[in-house]
Amino acid sequence: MQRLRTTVARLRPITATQTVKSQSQARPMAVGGALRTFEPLRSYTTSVSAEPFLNGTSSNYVEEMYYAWLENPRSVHKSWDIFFRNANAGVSPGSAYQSPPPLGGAALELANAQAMVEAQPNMEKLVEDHLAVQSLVRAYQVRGHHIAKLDPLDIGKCAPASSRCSGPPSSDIITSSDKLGFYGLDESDLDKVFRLPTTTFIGGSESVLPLREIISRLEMAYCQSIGVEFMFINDLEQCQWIRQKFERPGVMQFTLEEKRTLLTRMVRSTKFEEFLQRKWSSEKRFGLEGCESLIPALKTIIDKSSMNGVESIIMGMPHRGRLNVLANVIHKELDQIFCQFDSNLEAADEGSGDVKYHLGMWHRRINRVTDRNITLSLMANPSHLEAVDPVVQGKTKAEQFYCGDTEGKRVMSILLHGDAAFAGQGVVYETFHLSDLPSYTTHGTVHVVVNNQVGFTTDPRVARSSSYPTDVAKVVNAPIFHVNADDPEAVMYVCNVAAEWRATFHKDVVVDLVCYRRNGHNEMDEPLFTQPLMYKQIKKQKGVLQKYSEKLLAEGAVSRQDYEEEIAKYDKICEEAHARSKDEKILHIKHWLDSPWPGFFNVDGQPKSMTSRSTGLPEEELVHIGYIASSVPVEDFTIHRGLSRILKGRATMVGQRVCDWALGEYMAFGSLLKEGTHIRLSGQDVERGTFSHRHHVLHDQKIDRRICIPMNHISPNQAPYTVCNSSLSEYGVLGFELGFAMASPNALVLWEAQFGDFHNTAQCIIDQFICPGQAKWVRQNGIVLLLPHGMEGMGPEHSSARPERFLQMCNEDPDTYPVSVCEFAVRQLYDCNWIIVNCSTPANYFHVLRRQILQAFRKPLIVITPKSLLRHPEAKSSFDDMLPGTHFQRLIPDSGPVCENPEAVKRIVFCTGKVYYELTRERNNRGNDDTVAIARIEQLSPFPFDQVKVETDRYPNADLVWCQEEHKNQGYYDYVKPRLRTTVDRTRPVWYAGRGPAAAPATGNKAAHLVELQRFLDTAFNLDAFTEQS
Ligand SMILES: Cc1ncc(C[n+]2csc(CCOP(=O)(O)OP(=O)(O)O)c2C)c(N)n1
Ligand SMILES: [Mg+2]
Repeated sequence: MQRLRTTVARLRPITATQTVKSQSQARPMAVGGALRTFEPLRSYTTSVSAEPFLNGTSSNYVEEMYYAWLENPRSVHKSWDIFFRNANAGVSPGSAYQSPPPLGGAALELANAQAMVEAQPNMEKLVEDHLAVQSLVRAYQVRGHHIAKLDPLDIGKCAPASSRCSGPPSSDIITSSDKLGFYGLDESDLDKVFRLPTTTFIGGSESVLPLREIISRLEMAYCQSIGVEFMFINDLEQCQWIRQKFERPGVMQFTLEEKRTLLTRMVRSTKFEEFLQRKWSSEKRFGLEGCESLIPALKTIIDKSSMNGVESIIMGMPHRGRLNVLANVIHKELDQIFCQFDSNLEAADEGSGDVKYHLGMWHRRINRVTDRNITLSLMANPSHLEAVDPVVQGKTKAEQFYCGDTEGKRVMSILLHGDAAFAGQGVVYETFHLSDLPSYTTHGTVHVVVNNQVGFTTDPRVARSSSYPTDVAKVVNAPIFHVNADDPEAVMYVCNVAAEWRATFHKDVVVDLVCYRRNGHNEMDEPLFTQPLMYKQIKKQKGVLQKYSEKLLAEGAVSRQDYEEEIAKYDKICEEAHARSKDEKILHIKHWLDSPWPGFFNVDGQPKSMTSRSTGLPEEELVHIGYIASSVPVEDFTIHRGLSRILKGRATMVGQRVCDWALGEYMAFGSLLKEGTHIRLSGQDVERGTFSHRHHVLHDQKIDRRICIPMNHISPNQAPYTVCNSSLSEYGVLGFELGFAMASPNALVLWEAQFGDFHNTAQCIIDQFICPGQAKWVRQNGIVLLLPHGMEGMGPEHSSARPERFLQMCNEDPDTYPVSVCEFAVRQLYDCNWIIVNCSTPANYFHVLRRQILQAFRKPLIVITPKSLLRHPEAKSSFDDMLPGTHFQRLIPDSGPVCENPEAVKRIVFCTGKVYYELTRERNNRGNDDTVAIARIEQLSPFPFDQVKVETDRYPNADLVWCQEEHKNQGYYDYVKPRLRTTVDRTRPVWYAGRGPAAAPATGNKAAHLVELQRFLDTAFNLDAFTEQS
């Protein structure tokens, strides 16, 4: 009863003469900062308390209905609609209830209801007014950001797309009293007092306010320098959290100390750019002018996160303001930054190095605000905008993993974006989609957009179709805080809220700093060519530091003398650092390392060993891992019958001391895990394996989501194994795994493409990071790419991993036979930019995976992996090839009859991968296994010159043929041919047996495929095939 009385009491608007205070006393106060419960007001003042039909249980139900009615009067039965209206109008006990209209058809029902409502004209107006106020509040919450004063230039470019093209947005929000009519209200209602709905906090401790005040407070909350976009979030608690952060009266108040700190940060941000401009006026630096508030913004996020327990922050950012962030956020020594401007300095490190606005940095320091240690790293990145996003996430995930931070409380990431790139680059979307996946989440990223309303020379009106550059974040329900960057206090406020949001909900959040770009795209560019009106306005625009300092001076928060001293102090710091920078004689790129690996190298940064260790394993270990691979190591777990057969097959293989491809992989993973190396295998459908050969995750056939990963049952002290099916992305996921591999050298991180050809949607990660990463940024990376490849007559797609592309990017000289040195093979690996292998046996695959970890340095490994060989009866390896003392074989020589009389051998066919089995079958059919030798080059890069030479010397009378199943302009031919010729010092020609040149990787016609195959096999074994050409 009491509850109903309450609800009904809340319906009734009170007159302005009733004091606001007396009403508010009954309302529980919101607890500052903490999540409050949203209890309805209890005031027990209505005469409806005597309603005879209500009791304890029914009143709950009625209350529910009441709330539904408040939202929408049509959502309840008409009789309840009338009841609530009558009760509100204060009719006497027992009379508010009207029996339901008879079931005489909808028309009659409606007519009755109409009549009843019309009998209470005042009541209807009251209800409508109340609902109008509710709608009004909601309109501000949903669309207040449309009319917030976000654009420092006030030229409307940052507004939603629709309005950007055709004047100001049409809005249902009250910006002047003439819009009152939209809600059925008028001027006379402005002084009426209304009870506030539970979905707003504008009242603070007040539960009722005059309409005029309601509007004014909503304007304060939603239409000033901050535009909050959050009403799309489908979580009530999160919406309420945001509402209270922006609606509570007085939320935007700062202490004197906070204002002074903010001013100091603005001074540093502004004066840093001015200093660079003064000293190097003709150098590109992609300055921050127009968005100087970025520095206090980032520092605020870092301070707040440190306060909440974060110890390490990994950041990714584009060119704009990067030097400023390095100097004033990460605290890179200024002299180190300044000497990057000296073009005469000699580079100390090998490799290409990179321009100053791409370099990364790692720094541990004390956070001055919290007095706690914080590690900040800014990842090096290529020019390719947004490409670093998934890499940052991967590295963050890895750091969380290594420190056992399962909830992201100690390690987090911050990503910075430009407005054009954030909207335009698809990898942003791919990265957002990783944000809530169990094996990829970093438990919330704070995104900061430097929204200068232009991308190079392109106007946002032609650069995106979405309202804001930030709309992509809505897919993951991330709140978006747009803020006018010329209001540093508002910026600081939203950054605090963003950091708190991340700490509270562990979800992504976006801060959109709406600003401008004072100069052209770089300092040398003329922006008036393309943005004449915008730049006329910009030229008139007062700098944000000037505006903010004037405000604080006027408030008396700071004295002119203090302000000027602060400027002089920073200027002195810069000048002194500049003087010091002149003492530098050499540029060290390694000073810009973003991911150090403490203890992995010796003190000079060199590998601790340059010898090649055996990668074999004792027999009992192979048997033990083989046993795990063929069993279900948990009780009462029902697996699929087909899988039982597969496991049984594995057990048989173990009994016979052989491995197929999947078992070879199992042996490599299992042993590394046992030795303490974490393994992470990620990609589409990797858990089972695209070709249903792997089965690393078993699924209970009776219980939903019950799984078993036998690889995690190998030994009690083993390292954990992570195997995860990824989202259907290559760019994002490969970038993520690359970042994961960056965090530590003591993990084997593998990404498998569904089919090798799909890697090209991640081409940017391959071209910009994996291939040249060490050369540009002196950091190594041991990521492994598994790329299924092979011409199986399945058509142009799914056939080629495009080995030619990887081979073309190797840094090795094809025309120079390498100098023979001790541990030649290791030296070659150390010098290469990446390793490319195409193994023909499970044993060799096993060895190359183990070598990846056992060698004392890290290089990316590209493995061209097979498809039909996964089940090929001959593609099996004996345990003998995996025992202690065995190694990865860079080249597998022919061990058949050819060895008996090598002088009689007429031809050596060099090949790689699966075609070896087609060649041996053909040779057997033809019976010429004493005249044609077949040598398998298993490691294509670095090229095994030494071992190839042994083969060419062994068969002095043989001609040389390169045989491949790929088309002539694809595959390995262009890569191998000059190397073979160099090996024989150009004394013998190198012939080609393979498919002719083609645009597509393979034919779509199975019959044509087989004809092509037979044709090139004929060529390979026809000893007269090349006589005319020689
Ligand atoms: C993937 C990619 N495409 C094109 C470019 C060339 N480019 C460099 S900066 C830039 C404009 C970026 O605009 P925005 O993201 O708004 O950043 P701003 O420079 O305005 O800070 C472009 C197109 C690039 N670096 N990366
Ligand atoms: Mg821009």
